[in-house]
Amino acid sequence: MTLVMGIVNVTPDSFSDGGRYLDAEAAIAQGLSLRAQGADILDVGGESTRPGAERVEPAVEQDRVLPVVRALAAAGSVVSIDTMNAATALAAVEAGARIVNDVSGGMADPGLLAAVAPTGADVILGHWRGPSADMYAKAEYGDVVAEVLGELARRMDAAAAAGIAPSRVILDPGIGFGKRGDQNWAALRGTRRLAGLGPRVLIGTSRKRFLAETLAAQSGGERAEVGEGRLDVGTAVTSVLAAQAGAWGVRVHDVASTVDALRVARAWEGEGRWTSPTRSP
Ligand code: PMM
Repeated sequence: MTLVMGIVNVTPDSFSDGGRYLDAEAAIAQGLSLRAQGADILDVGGESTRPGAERVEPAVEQDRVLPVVRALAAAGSVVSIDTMNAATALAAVEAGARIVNDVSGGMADPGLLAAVAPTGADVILGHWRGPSADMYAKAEYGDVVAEVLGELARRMDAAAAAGIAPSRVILDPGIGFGKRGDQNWAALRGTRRLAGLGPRVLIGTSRKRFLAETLAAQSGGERAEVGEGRLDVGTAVTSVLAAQAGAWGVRVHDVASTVDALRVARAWEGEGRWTSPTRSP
C-alpha cells in the first residue's frame, strides 16, 4: 500500500503555503491534522526549495524545524526531515526524525551521507542538478529517464560507500528539480523503471508548477489562474498513477484528497476495504 507523506513547511516563503505555519505551534497543529487525515509520514522542512529560493543558514533552519520534529515525533508520528544540511539532519534525527529527506541526494552537503550513516535513519535521495537559485540552467537532457536513473544510481553508490545500505534508501526523481515542463512528465513515466533499481521510490508532484502549466495549457488559461484546489486534483491523480507504477510513497500538501484518491484506486483494484452490501453476510 502506497504511503502518504504530508508536507509540513516551516518556512516564510514556500510557494504554496508561505508564512502560514511559521510559528512552531501552528506547524505542529498542521502536522497532527495531516496525520488525522491519513498521513503515514510527516515531512518537516525549514528551507524553501522553490525555484529561485536562496539558501537558509543551518542555525535558522534548525530553529524552525527542531521544535516541530520533536513534538510530532513525541506524538507518535513517523517524521522525516527535509534538509540538505548534515548538521540539521543529525539534530533532527536526535529529535526523533526517522527519515532524512535530502532533495539533493547528498550532493549539496558532501558530509550528509557519512553523518547520517551511523544513525540508522532511512535516507531519501532526490535527483538534483544544482541549487534552486539556478536549477533550470541544468535542465538539459537527451533521455530524461535514462539520465535520472543513471544519476540516482550514482547517488545510491555514494550512499553505499558512506555506509548506507540500499535497504535504507528511498529514491526520488525530483519532480520540478532541474526539470522543465514536459521533462517532469517524462520523469514520471519512468517511475516503474526507477522502482526497478531496487530501493523504494517516492514521488512528489504536489502543487508543482508543471501541473499548473499543464492545466493552464489544456484549458486555455494562464498558469496563475490555476488555484490550489485544481492543483490538488492534479496532485491526487498523479499520486494514484505513481502508486500504480510502483511508488512506495507520495509527498503531498493536501493529504485528504490524495488519501481518498488512493482509497478509490485500491477499491478499483480489488484491494479496498469497501464491500458490496449485496454480498454482506
Ligand atoms: N519537493 C519539494 C520539497 N521537498 N522532497 C522530496 N523528497 N521530493 C520532492 O519532490 C520535494 C521535496 C518542493 O515542494 P514544497 O516547497 O512544496 O515542499
